[in-house]
Amino acid sequence: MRSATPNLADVALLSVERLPASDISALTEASQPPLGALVYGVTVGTPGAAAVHGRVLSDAGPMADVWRGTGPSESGVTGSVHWRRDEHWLFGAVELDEAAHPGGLEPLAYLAYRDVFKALEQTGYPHLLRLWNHLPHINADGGGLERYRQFNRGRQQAFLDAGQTAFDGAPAACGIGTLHGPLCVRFLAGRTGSLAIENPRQLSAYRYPQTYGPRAPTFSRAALAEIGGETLALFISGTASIVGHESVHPGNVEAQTHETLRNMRAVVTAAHAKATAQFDLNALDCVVYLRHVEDAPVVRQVLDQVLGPQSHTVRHAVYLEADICRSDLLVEIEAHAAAPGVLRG
Ligand code: 3EB
Repeated sequence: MRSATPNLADVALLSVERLPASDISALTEASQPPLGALVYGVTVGTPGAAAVHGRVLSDAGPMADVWRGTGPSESGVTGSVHWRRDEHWLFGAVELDEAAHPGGLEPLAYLAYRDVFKALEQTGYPHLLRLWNHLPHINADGGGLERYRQFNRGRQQAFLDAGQTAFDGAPAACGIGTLHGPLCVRFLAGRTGSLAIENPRQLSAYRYPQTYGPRAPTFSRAALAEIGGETLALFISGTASIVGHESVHPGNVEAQTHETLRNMRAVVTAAHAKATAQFDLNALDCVVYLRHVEDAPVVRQVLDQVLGPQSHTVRHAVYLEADICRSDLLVEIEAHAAAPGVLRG
């Protein structure tokens, strides 16, 4: 958000800056490290940063989103969760290696989320704003059930057991497949809640029928959060070529990208109904996940065409090789932004 709105970062209590990953180690070793960082495309050794395993397709190489609060911060551990917090926010990360936890992704997801909720309760930041889920081999068979569907079972059960909102009001999230690495759940939580936003073009994911798995995914299409200084943050969940509950344009990455952008536009419009802020599809920090590396030129072309080659969104987009949670989806885009404004009503 700092890169999008440099004048706001000084007054808001939360900011995020997108940097080359090579600039990260100096920050994380500083006396006042950021609350957390997500590094896209680095698979080894960035101390203090959470790696999103995958090949980066942008010319700029591996990039990082660095999340900062204000004032002093401290770090700690709750169960499997490593976290850092300031007065207002808690950024946490869980990484669970399947070799050390046999039994599949359902119990692993349950364990990860049980510990996330334990960390929230023990530290006093009860409200999840945004989650990043990265699952190795998301579309592989987990012994009769696709691994993503196993993950959804464990995740929803952990939400229910913790008394957390698993349906209307669930946090914003992404659910992405990595080619290797542990199960990674990263999150941003706060002292105050966010406002969930749904997309009128899509059935809410937590209402998907059982044809997509015995338990629905647990996320909202977006979340709006007041972050101080009369500034709102918009977290847009992973967005794909889904209309209603169905994947559309199978095998056509160009049409899927157009559909994804239509869905993102609808989410931004839905957010405007709930806030005085004006967000702009052309001024987002986004991550574009591509199933096939060779689709990158087509997807870039669609973004250029729809958003303009000089738009902030296009110039700062990070492209990453990854699997998408449904095997017929080829592309997924997530994003965040900040803008001046307050929630309505
Ligand atoms: C979808 O709309 C695409 O499981 O947390 C997007 C965002 C998707 C989050 C998740 C999954 C998740 O269903 C997939």
